[in-house]
Amino acid sequence: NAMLSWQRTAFHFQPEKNWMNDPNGPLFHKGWYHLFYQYNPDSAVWGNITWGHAVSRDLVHWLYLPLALVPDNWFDINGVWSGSATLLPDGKIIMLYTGDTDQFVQVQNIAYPANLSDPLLLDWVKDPNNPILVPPPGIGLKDFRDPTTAWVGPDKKWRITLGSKVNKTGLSLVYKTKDFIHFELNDNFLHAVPGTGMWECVDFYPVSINGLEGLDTSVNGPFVKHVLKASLDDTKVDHYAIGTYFVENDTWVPDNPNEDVGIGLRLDYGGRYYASKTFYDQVSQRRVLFGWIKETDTESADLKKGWASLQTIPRTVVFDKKTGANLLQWPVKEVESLRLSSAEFEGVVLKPGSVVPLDIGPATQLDIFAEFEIELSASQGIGNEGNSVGCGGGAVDRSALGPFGILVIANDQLSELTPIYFGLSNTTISGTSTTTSFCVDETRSSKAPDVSKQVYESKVPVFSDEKLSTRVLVDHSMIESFAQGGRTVITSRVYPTEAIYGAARLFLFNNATDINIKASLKIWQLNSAFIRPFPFDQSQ
Ligand code: DQQ
Repeated sequence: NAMLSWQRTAFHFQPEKNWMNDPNGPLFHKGWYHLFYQYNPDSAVWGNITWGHAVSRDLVHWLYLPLALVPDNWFDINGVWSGSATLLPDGKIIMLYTGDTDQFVQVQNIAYPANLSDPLLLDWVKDPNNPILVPPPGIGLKDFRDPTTAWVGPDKKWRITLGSKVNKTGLSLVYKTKDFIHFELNDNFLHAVPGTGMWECVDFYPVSINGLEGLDTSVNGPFVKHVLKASLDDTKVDHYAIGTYFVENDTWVPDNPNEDVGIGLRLDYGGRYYASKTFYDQVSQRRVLFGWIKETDTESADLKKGWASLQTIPRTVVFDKKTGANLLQWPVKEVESLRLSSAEFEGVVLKPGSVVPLDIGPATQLDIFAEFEIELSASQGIGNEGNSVGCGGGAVDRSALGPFGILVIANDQLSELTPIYFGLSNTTISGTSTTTSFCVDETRSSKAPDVSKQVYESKVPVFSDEKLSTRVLVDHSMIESFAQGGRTVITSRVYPTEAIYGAARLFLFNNATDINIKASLKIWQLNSAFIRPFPFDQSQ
C-alpha cells in the first residue's frame, strides 16, 4: 500500500509485516546479537503470539530468522509470551518465558537452543519439565508473568523475579533455584508498591555508580546500585527507580521513596514506549535497552498498512553520576555508522517569535545535535516573577522565556510539524541545578484525523555549567529525542501526510517574547540500515 509506506522507518527494527510487541530475550552469542519479539505471524493486531527472531552484527542492521518459539504445547498453546535469556557460566543459554496455557493460566516455561554451536540459534527445545512454575497461592492465575534474566547470589543459587499484583499493589516475586528445575519461592517480594497495579516485564539489573560501563546481571557490591523497572499494565508506562539490592533476603529498597517504581521516573516520556528490556552485552561491556513503540493510529489503519509497531534504537544505559538520581540513555554508538554528510550551524540567533529554516536537504533520516544558549540583555535580570512555562499547551504558547527548540518532520507551510523544545522556569538561568521542561508537541504532527496527538512533557535537571542540549534521531515517522545527554527521553510516533520524503524540512523556532536564543547544531544525514530476511540461499 503505497499510501502508507512512508510511515515505515529506515533504520528502526520492525518486522516485514504484521504485529510486534515486547522485545524478548536479547542476548549476544557467537558474533550475533539476537532479538526475539512478541509477534503475530497472521495479522497486524495482537494475537497468536509467537517469538519472532532476528539477528544483527551491530544492533542496527538486522536479518529476520524463522520463528523461534511457537504455541505448540498445552503450557503455551494460547501464546508464547514475554521472557528473558540467561547465559550460564558454562556457556549454556536458558530462555525463560511465560506461557498462556490451554486453560488461560499464566505459567513459566524454559526453552534451550537445540544446538549451541549454531551462531544463529535457529532451533529451540522446550524443557520436558515445563511448566517449571505455576501461580503460587494468593496470586491470580492471570497475574503471573514475564520472568527476568536470572542472577546468581553468593550462595550459588540463581534468582529470577517476575511481576504480579495483589489487589492494587504491584509487586515482583523472587524464586531461587540451583538447577532451573526445582524452584523455591521467597517469602519476601523483591519490592511492592501500593496503587501501581499489575507489573509486567519487570527488569532488574545493577549499574555502576561510576557510570562508565555496564554490569553483568549478577554483579553486586559497594560500587553498585540496582535499577528496578516495571511496565504498569494499568497505565501502559515503563517506570524505573534506582536503589539498593540486599542479596541476604532478595529485597530492593529505592534510594528515594518519593520516586519509587511506578510513581517516579519513566524510561521514556512519550506515550508509546512500553515493555522494555535490557541485556548485558559481554562484548562491549555495556547494558543495552530495547523498548517497544506501539502505534497510535487506528487498528483499521494498521490492518490497512499491514504492520504495527517498532523497537527503539537500542540504547546504552548508565547511572547519571552528576545527578546521582537517574539513568542516562543514549543510542548505541553503532548508529553513528549510518552517518553520511553533515552540516554545522554555529550561533544561529533566534529572535523572539522567529522561525528559521535549516537548509540541509532531505530531512527524514537525521541525527541532530542541538545546543541552546539564552541571551539576556544587561537590564534583564531574571527575577522571581514566575516565568515558568513548562511545556504549556504546546509549542505555540508564548512567555517571556520560551518555548524554543526545533521543528522536525515539518512541511514548508508549517502546517504539519513536530516541535521538540525546552520550557524554562525562571530559576533555570540563575540556579545551579534546576529543573527544566523538555517537551514534544505532537498536536500538529499529522493532518490525519484518527491519530493520537498530545503534548508530552518531562522534567530534566540542568546544571549551571551545562547548555541546554538535545539529540534527536529522526526516521520518517519515528522521533527519538534525548535531553541533557540522555537524562530524559521522549519517543514520538508521527503520521505525517505532507511532510514526507523530499517535502520534510527542519526549522529552529523561538516563541519567547523577551529573549534571544543562540542555537548551535550539528546534523548528519543518516543512511538506511538493511533490515531484511536472512540470506540463507547465498550462505549455503
Ligand atoms: N505482553 C506480553 C505479556 C506481557 C505484555 C503478551 C506486555 O507477557 O505482560 O504479549 O506488553
